[in-house]
Amino acid sequence: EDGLNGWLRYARIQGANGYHNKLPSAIVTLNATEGSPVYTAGQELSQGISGIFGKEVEVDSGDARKSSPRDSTATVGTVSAYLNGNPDAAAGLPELVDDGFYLTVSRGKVLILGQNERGALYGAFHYLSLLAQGNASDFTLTSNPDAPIRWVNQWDNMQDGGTHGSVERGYGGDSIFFWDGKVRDDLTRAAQYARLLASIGLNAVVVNNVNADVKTLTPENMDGLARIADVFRPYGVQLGVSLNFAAPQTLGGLASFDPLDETVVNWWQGITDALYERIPDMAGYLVKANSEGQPGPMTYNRTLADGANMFAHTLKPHGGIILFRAFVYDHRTLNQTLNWKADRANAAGDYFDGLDDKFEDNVVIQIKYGPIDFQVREPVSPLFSHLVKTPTAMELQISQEYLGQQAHLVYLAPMWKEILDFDFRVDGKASRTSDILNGKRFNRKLGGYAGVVNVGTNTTWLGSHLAMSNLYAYGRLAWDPSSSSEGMLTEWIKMTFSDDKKVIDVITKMSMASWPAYENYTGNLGIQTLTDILLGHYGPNPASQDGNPWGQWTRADADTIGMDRTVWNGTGFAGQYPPEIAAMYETIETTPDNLLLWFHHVPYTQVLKSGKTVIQHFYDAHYDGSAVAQTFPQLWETLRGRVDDERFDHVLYRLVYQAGHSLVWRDSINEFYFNKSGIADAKGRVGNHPYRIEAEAMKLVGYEPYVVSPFEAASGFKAIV
Ligand code: BDP
Repeated sequence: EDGLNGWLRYARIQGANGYHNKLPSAIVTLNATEGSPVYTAGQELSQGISGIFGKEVEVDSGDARKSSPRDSTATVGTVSAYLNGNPDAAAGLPELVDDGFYLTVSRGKVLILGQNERGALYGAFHYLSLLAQGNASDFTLTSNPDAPIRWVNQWDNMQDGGTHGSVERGYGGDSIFFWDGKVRDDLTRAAQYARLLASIGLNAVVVNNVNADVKTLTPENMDGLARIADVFRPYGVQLGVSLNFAAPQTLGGLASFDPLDETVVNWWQGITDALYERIPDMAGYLVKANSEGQPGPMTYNRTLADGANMFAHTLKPHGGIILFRAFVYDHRTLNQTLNWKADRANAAGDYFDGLDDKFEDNVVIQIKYGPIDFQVREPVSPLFSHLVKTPTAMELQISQEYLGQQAHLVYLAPMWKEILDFDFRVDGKASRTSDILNGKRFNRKLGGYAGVVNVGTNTTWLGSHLAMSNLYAYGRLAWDPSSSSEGMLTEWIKMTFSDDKKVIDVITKMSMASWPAYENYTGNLGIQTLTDILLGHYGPNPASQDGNPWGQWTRADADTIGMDRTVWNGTGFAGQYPPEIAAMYETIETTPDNLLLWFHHVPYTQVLKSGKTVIQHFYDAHYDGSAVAQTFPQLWETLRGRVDDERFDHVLYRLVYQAGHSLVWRDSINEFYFNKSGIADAKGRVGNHPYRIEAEAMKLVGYEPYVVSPFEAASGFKAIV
């Protein structure tokens, strides 16, 4: 059990034999072409039923007329292929949208129909997921995706010169796509990845980093991309490519990369045509422009719309779309670090101001969930409420960059659900984020989700077995944002580990407690994850939040803390929301405690709605959060013998580490603010560790005491090396 199959293990369930007469005894696929998603569905059904129940079922590719109502046959195909053989059946079938499926099970007779090929495969995976959870009862289900864009972003680098194909902010090993500047010869893992993604309804992968390497577009690498698309295709997963805006100059040798220059436009048209010649079903492009040193249209005083539209035009004849990122903030903010009104949170709203009606209809703006950057708690980006004509997709991060990098268990579905359920109250009407993304609120066709996943060659994919619940939940939420956090977990646990009630209870308990715990020990009240900002985004370093070049975020001094983002006195960010929400964030009284320091600058002695002061809440929350993390290894220990040893040990190792690291977090943050504010912890804990034995106080053989920076990362400022 090395994790490679994720939740698609098809492990034998208890009492498997007892199910045999409720299962199909033949599988008919309505497409005989090897490599088509319907063909894959047949193979998957046969493999699944054999694994889960030990029943061998042959796959026959034929037509639907072969089955009669009494047959225990599983028929899988598209609606149109089915109606070819059964023209009278049309009336009984429901409305399906792209990728949707209809599934009906009656004893062993199973009908799985997709609106398209990939929908049929999704239906087969759905049926298998129920079987894997021991559910073979009769039922009928119609399932349509909530939104059409359900993409994955991989931040894979191509690096050459004999170096590894690393993944930016990836914690699961090297790239499964690239090695030594080229596409790998062996793409087995890419195919296995596509299988996992298809099983949760994800339909495209942008395979290279948003900080894009122009070498992706050499003819040899375009051939390589086509090979990746070939191994994705049987799973209905399309390929997308990240582009570097300056490529016409740096790769093409042109004098400029101005999006309004005809030679530049023609160069991109040539690239796009060359890609579609190799990959006719390519999904499209992803572009990060004018952000973090990346080139973009603003280099030539063109608008972001000019930049996005250039790609949109080249893609249009091929039916492709461009996801253009709103993560735009440049030196405008950078140069204003000393200006207390400077606020990176304002950047996206400012840059996209006035552009809503300027984009081509195959442009989708991809917006991170919060205005800063994947923090443990952020208000939902107000840009979702500004773009009314332009479709939007929400960027979530499955890879836990600021959230413990897979060394901490943090189940993210509860956080994502808060974001998706948020109501912007645009024009005073219900305007839930998820209804903006799926196009319903503003009557748009396109829209959806982009998840930064960053799997690698490690057999666990993400570097941790438990982190895979986040990938599972991402796919399920993109398909149906009303799915419940606990419900998704239960399914995932049953398929990944077992249906042992104790296993389900323990993993659910830990997972559901994990995001609040992480928020408590790393940065609460909306102060953001207090990680080291300029280095790895990992351990505690609250000082690096202040004075960082993108505007001080905590604005902490001896007496006060928090960023004033009000309109009346602060950076004005609160005013980017529609009036009802803007008014809520504008005053301390109506701002929820968990975002207080995001929106307001207050004394440490400010009293919260809970009755505690801000500083005492800090102290208590860090103790509470780390106390929760201390329970994880103990809880996991109760599963010894109920989970296979290989995964048991792998998980235990990380949970023990997390428990320890949560103490480092607790003490670092508490000591830092104690030192800054001089206000004692009412419970006498901070700065006082009577039972702790300092390493430097021991008899040292082969070790030397070492003064640590930042000081708060070790008690007494000292560690040993
Ligand atoms: C930040 C990451 C950086 C990415 C950037 C982005 O630290 O590696 O390139 O976001 O999303 O969170 O473009």
